Amino acid sequence: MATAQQPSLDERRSAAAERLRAYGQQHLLHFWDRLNDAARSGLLDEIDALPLEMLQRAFADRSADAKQDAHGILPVTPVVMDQVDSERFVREGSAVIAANRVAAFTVAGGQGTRLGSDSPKGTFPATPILRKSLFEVFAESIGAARARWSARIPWLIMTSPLNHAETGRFFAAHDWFGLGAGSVHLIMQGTLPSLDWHGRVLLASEGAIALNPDGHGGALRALDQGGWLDRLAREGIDTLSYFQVDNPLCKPIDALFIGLHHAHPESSAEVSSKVVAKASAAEKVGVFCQRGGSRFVMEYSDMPREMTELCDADGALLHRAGSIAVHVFGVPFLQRLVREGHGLPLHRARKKVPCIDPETGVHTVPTEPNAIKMESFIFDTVPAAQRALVAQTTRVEEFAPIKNAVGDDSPATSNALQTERAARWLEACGVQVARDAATGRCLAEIELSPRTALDAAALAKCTSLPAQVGAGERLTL
Ligand code: UD2
Repeated sequence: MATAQQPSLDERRSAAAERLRAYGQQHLLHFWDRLNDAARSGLLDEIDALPLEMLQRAFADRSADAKQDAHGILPVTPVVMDQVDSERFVREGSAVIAANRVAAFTVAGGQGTRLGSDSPKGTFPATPILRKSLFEVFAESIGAARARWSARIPWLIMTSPLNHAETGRFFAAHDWFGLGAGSVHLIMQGTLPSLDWHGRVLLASEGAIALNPDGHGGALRALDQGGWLDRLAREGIDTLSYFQVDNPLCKPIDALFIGLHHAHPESSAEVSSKVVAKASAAEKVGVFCQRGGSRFVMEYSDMPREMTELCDADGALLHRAGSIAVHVFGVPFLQRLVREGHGLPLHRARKKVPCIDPETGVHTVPTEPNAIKMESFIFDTVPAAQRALVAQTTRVEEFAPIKNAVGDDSPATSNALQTERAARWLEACGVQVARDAATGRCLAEIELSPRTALDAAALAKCTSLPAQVGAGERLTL
């Protein structure tokens, strides 16, 4: 029997139908009569969770489709990490880490479709020789940081409804990579529906909406609604070290960067971001820019072509501060954004989304884009900071993403960069590494675990380094 607290399915259906009609979305209940009660209830749950007002507004905002206007946009001049007083800032950062003020945060809710795999991207075998997964590489790095600074460093990982359960199973099957289940937290992000060209919500099946993860900007909502921001603050954690799941070379905990975030005069300790000099105008990374003194990231797909190709007097790309999507966020900053109701804008992308015809129910798997996906981006928090620090690092030290099955940003390019960084660290320790005389390419394959060394200086203390690494050799350390 239905009670006042628990309306019947029919009552819920009537309320949903009224709400949907107000936004022109009544087709979502078109197949109601064909559904059993469980499917009806599931569909109503999805409908109740739809932010219809926000979707309508975002869809009507045509400016979101246009390339950005380049007028008045200036490049930013990053702080070059190689040129700062590293001893001082590493000391500052180390003190923050050792005081248990830092948590690591990985965004891993994306779909990884470009890699052609349905599994969570973090499970992808990423290292050149031992084929360790991305999650394992980060776990080793976080474990090594815990040991180095005798710090707790909890690890938060954002998943999505599409990969949450499988990610949890993967960690459990690997015994949480020795980090302790209680210190690794999977936090599920929300979803948004795909829309057709008229702004109508698409159905994946008769009883289910075509939903996609709401973008890494969904982290703000996920951290807030799960009570994580308050929990971190209660535990004295004011520093969130953010990185993407696709980059095995990233440093999940970087004392220098954390020190710059907290102590550099250009930082308000709200948000700090790492960039590398863009490799080419066409490289697919967002770029840090400024307008009217306010810094922001312009995503590559939003930047007009002539702006990507502009050069300075030295012939270098003018807008070259390419985001590698590594940030440090102040927890109080994120709390302030939530408190002030700072909604991140929704970006739209044209995608191929399998769906059913809302009249006939016929299922289609499109070969051309048929839908608009809505996502928010975490870097849209940058303009809200009083002073957003932008710090330039060296590409080979920190950026070897795996995004595509072949070509740019693929396992092959990432493995080559991982080997190259290991070779440089070994050479810095006096080890001779075989290189091609003409190109300088490393002729060995080298895999260096973060457990062995988190940086070249730590590697120098390693007692089992070889004197040389020959051509064709495969070395794991
Ligand atoms: C991202 C940046 C790009 C550049 C590049 C560096 C965006 C929109 N673009 O490009 O400017 O910095 O990275 O490598 O961010 N994710 C979620 N939930 C979602 C969507 C994505 O957790 O709903 C995660 C995803 O798992 C991955 C990261 O966010 O770790 C990046 O996602 P992407 O592949 O959409 O971004 P990409 O590579 O086009």
